[in-house]
Amino acid sequence: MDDYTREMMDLKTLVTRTLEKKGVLAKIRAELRASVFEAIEEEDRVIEKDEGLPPALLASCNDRAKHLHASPSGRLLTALICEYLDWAQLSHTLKVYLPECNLEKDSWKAELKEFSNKNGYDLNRNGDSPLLLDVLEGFLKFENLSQARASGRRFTTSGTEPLPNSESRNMRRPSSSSVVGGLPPLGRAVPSSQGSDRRGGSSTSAYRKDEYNWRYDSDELPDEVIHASNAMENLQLDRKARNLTSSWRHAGDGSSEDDGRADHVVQEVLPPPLTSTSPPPSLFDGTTRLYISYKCPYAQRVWIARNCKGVQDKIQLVPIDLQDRPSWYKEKVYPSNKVPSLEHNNEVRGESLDLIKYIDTHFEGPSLFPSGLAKEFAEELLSYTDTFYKTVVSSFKGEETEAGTAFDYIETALSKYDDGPFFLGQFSLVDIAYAPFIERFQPFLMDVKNYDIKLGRPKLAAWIEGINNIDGYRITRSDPKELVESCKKRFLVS
Ligand SMILES: N[C@@H](CCC(=O)N[C@@H](CS)C(=O)NCC(=O)O)C(=O)O
Repeated sequence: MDDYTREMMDLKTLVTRTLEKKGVLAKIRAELRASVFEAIEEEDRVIEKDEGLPPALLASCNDRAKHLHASPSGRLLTALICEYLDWAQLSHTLKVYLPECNLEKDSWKAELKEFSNKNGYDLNRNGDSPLLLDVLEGFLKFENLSQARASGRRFTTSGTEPLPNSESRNMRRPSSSSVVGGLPPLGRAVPSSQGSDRRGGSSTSAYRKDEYNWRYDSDELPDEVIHASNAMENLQLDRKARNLTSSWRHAGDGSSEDDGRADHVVQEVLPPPLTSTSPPPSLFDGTTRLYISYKCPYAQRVWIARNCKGVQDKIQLVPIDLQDRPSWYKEKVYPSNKVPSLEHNNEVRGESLDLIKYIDTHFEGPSLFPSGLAKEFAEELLSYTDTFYKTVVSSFKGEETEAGTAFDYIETALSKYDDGPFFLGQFSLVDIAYAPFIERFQPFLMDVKNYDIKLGRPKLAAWIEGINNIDGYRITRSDPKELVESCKKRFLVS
């Protein structure tokens, strides 16, 4: 290298370092990137206009993102990101982000406006901070609040049998989020008139499928927390509804990028159901697997118990498509070919009521079954579940008053303890055993018989409200309209 070249190299290095130090280079790079994107975007539009060809850049958005952006929550997510980039004056990044996501320039503003109009949020704030920061801070505040609230609301483990297996040795107190299913449990306060069900009188936990799905009453949480909680919750619920996968859990192989800590906020992404063409998981490899169907109320019981124990990271969900079951399920997993079943310690067990007790005693987390005086009552209520189901179902083709006797039994049972809205006062396996069935019977009887099971049953009404505030249950709920339709098919077609 001659002197001239060396000098030029030194000069280049000096200029580069100085520009880098002053942050100028990063800006130039970002500007360059943005300009390149803009140029391609412009070219794309010309080609699209002149030749009717699909735009190369705009169509480049990958399937995962495209799928997510097709949902209301996905659009809200991208709008929040754009709002942040705009707020932080990262305009070059925004210019790259928008076309890559196949979004029109100001579409995110319209998205946020629509969201605020529909949900009554005031998003026209003074712009002190980006909305995304509010969401995050609200969520973190909520976590603190709910941790405080979660303590003391469960049966204590003292007095119960020591946990028999190795999991007990590794006892960790799960965070509130893992106790209740990984999400902040409440939505924003809804005025009772807004939250009421047209047909059913008062409903404090109204379901709205149309846009952002679910709302719950809360009179004890500050607005910002409720806003944030709603946003986070809706993202998860929407994902559940669409069976989307994300970076946390990969559909198919069940692997997880999460580090598995229970004290870590884990938003579980539900895997898609396995069908006749799906290969089996690597059975009996030491992984604990809960085989369920998202539609089965019996399986839902066990799914709720797993969530409420906070052991999502210990028990892997394996959903099965019951209409198109993989043959290996019967042959290699559970010969009765039903769900739920639990693969644990190289054995497979079934029967939902047995399984919720098994999970309660064999896994860490809050005890969900009493050991003292309430135990006998709890057992009585568990053994009534069958009669309850049969009585209500037999009323579908007859008089709704027949169902009334079963709900009256529930109303009386709910009157026994008054230190909470649940069967034993505190939330327990008994609530878990009934929840999936009442979730189905309530909208079905309303739709088909115009029969409101809550009318004249204040304890049942309070129980329904209470159970809807349990996250471990709430994230397992289905769209009531779909439940009504499947109940119609199951019970009314002769
Ligand atoms: N008694 C069982 C009932 C389970 C059950 O009936 N599951 C249904 C789905 S909701 C099933 O697997 N049906 C498939 C079949 O019967 O082939 C329990 O409590 O776990």
